[in-house]
Amino acid sequence: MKIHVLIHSALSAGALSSVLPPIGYERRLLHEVFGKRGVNASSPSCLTDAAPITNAPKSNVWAPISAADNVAVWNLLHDPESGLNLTHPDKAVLTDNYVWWVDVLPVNKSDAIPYLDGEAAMPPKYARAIIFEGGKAVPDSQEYMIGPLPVGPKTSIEKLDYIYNGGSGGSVPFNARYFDGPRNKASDPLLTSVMSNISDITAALFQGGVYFGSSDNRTNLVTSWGVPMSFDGTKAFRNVMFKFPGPANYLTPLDFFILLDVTGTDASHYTMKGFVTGEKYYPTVDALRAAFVAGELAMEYDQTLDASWALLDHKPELGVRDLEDRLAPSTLEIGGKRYRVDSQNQYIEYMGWSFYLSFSRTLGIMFYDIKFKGERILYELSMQEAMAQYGGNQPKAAGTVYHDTYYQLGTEMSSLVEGFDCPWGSTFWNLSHHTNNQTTTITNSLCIFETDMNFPVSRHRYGASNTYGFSKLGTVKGSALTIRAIATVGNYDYMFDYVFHLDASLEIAVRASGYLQSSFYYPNQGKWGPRIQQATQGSLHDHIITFKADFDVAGPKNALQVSELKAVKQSQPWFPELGEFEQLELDTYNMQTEQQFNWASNNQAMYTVINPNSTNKWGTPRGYRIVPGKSDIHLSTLNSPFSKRNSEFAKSHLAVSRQHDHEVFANSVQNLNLPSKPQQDFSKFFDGEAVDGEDLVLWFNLGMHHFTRSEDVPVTLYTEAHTSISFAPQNFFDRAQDGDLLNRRWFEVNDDEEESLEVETYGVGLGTCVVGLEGRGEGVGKVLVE
Ligand SMILES: *[C@@H]1O[C@H](CO)[C@@H](O)[C@H](O)[C@H]1NC(C)=O
Ligand SMILES: *[C@@H]1O[C@H](CO)[C@@H](O)[C@H](O)[C@H]1NC(C)=O
Ligand SMILES: *[C@@H]1O[C@H](CO)[C@@H](O)[C@H](O)[C@H]1NC(C)=O
Ligand SMILES: *[C@@H]1O[C@H](CO)[C@@H](O)[C@H](O)[C@H]1NC(C)=O
Ligand SMILES: *[C@@H]1O[C@H](CO)[C@@H](O)[C@H](O)[C@H]1NC(C)=O
Ligand SMILES: *[C@@H]1O[C@H](CO)[C@@H](O)[C@H](O)[C@H]1NC(C)=O
Ligand SMILES: *[C@@H]1O[C@H](CO)[C@@H](O)[C@H](O)[C@H]1NC(C)=O
Ligand SMILES: *[C@@H]1O[C@H](CO)[C@@H](O)[C@H](O)[C@H]1NC(C)=O
Ligand SMILES: [Cu+2]
Repeated sequence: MKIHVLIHSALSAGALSSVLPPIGYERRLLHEVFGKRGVNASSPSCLTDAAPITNAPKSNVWAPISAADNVAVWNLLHDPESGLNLTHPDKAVLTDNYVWWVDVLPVNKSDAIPYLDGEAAMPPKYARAIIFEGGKAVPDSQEYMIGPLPVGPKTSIEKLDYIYNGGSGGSVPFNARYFDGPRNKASDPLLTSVMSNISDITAALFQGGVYFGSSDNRTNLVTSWGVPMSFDGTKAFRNVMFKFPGPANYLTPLDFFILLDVTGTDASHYTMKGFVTGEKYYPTVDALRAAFVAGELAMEYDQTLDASWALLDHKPELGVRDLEDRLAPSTLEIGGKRYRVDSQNQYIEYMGWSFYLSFSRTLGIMFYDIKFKGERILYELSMQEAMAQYGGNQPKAAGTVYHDTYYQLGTEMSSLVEGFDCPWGSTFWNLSHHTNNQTTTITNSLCIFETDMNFPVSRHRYGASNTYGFSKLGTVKGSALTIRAIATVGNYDYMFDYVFHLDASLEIAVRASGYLQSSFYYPNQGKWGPRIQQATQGSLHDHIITFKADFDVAGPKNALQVSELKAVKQSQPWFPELGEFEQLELDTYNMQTEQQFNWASNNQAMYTVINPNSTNKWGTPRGYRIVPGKSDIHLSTLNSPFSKRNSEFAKSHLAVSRQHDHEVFANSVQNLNLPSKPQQDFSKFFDGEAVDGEDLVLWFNLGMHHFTRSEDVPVTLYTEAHTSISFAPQNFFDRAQDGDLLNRRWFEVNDDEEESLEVETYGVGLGTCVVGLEGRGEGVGKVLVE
């Protein structure tokens, strides 16, 4: 369907004369304009025009590796000369060596800065590859760095150990490594054997539900299993839960669990540890069968088999809302796009801001060299981990911790729907990742858009007059540029927003939608969440999303200034009658050493990254403040065996550490199965180094305590599952930065008898544009493999 709306301003820009009433005059104009519908092919489009082009000052040194580099790295790794003895992953079994994945290795900051700020050549690119080495005497997973790229005579393959602090570098024990297809396949025969032997029991308990193996055509249940699957890599377990299949299987779990020991590469040693159902543990088939025969296993509730209630299509049974069949309001870029892009270099400029993007298969989108009016504020801003931890009285919920980087969060960033996921007229970019020697491009998986904030950046009414109620009035239009991607990692759709504001503040927001990971409903388990469907309980959990912000405020050498608000007792001689009385005071100091810390109670402390040696015109150190936003929480469980030492990044609101090239990531992508012997222990970053006057990195957490509710059905709602933080200039400039914006109105009432009104529009009027969607908004992106 084509939609055309002509928006035409009767007034030429800047010509608003003195007689127009100020309030509502633009609204009336808009009304007239929208009233006239028609096509005007010579008007610019207010939606579909491409963003103006710019050229990044330098080639993007953080860019992901290209498809060609990936093929060359893949071929090099598989060259018998490399000595890695690799098998193709499609044919691999547990005792083979094979590649899990290849991605870019972030360039060292110490190499990037001389290139960015000086004349140094662009530092060479390196790839990182994780190789499962089941063929070794002591099987493990080993990470490698491969470079310099492109592959040539100087390219080498070395163990990538320096980015990990757990003591074993890039090596992860076999039992803790990612539970991939071959491991699943190796443990499935045992699962099949057990479930086949009790198919009469499961069929009786679960409406005919049986499991004879994932590829047997009698099987009508699907499996899911908890993580972590190991504590320290010496043993591996697989706690399997069963569900009815279908798109909503996360909401239709069954009350049946099988616990398997899947330690080692020899599947003939795998054993069954028991069953759990009805909150009871049965160590053997015989024990389970005895309970079944004794009638102790009856299910009080049947799980729903028709799960159409759980789909996100229209539900007419909910009724009709007046006027809801009309298209909802949408943002129009009436004056044309106001940001420039260099899509080749993944570089963006907007209203004084400039920055580069990168992308990794594990972390998703990352930001580098964020500048405002030419000055670097942040060297790097990147999500580090999206974790969740659950509670419940059964093996799955009680023991579930997710690290979504383990599940390749970046590769789960999928196509966005124009007009719904992102406004019509957004700029869409593609994100690519590599699988084996192929590169998958998911089109339209990142969007860039400027929107009306629907509130002014600033405004003030001064004085009064009989006609207008003011003698002077100024108001500045609010808008902001958002970079957005949505990662659907299994059940959840995490929406990441990076919002660049006109006043030089930067906001980061994460929202969660998608299916709850739910549990079978047990009437006595209210303390782990409410009943949300016939046989389903919404399982209580925490989401913690960890970010890294490498600030460089007026240079790399910074300090974290704490300004504590204190109510102090003091006296003032001109109030002798008050004696000692309480009033407000600031206690300001710099944090001396690296540490993890929490927001102050009642938010009575301000945290500002300052450059102590760089002052503004008023002599105050220039800084950027870390402004708390919505739901800035940390993990509730600090001593759970399932997140003991591999999730330290989630256990404080904030942290400050000294920048080091070897402290690249807060977590490692295979830390999930190592809670008691982590590959990466974030808490070790805080080893007492001084941070006052050093290049520092601020780590912060966003998240949600997910108090589940029936409104999480069919999916969690973005309005409420929302967390945010902002960075705002704090004495960084000499004054507010909105003074140079022309998108403002200034009114003055003349002091004459008629009280005539002067209106200043600074040349920015409504303009003319055509809303021509030309089939956009009807489709989504595609997945392309090359
Ligand atoms: C169409 O738009 C152009 C450019 O904005 C304008 O000059 C012209 O008058 C418009 N024509 C009609 C029929 O509205
Ligand atoms: C190479 O790996 C295979 C298993 O994939 C193994 O059988 C063989 O012994 C290995 N060769 C060497 C030289 O290690
Ligand atoms: C299943 O039953 C068969 C035949 O009775 C038996 O050989 C096998 O060990 C059983 N499997 C398990 C896992 O109990
Ligand atoms: C299931 O597979 C068997 C052979 O493996 C076949 O004989 C049978 O017809 C299949 N049943 C269905 C319902 O497809
Ligand atoms: C995304 O991929 C599609 C299909 O290959 C291509 O047409 C489009 O130009 C790409 N977009 C960008 C911004 O590169
Ligand atoms: C990728 O590997 C397959 C063999 O596994 C080969 O057939 C194909 O040509 C390779 N593709 C590239 C781009 O090298
Ligand atoms: C980055 O710096 C570390 C030292 O912290 C060094 O070991 C490593 O080789 C460097 N990486 C690259 C790609 O040069
Ligand atoms: C600030 O200046 C002093 C004196 O020149 C110097 O010793 C100190 O290292 C500087 N600190 C920073 C953070 O640049
Ligand atoms: Cu949740």
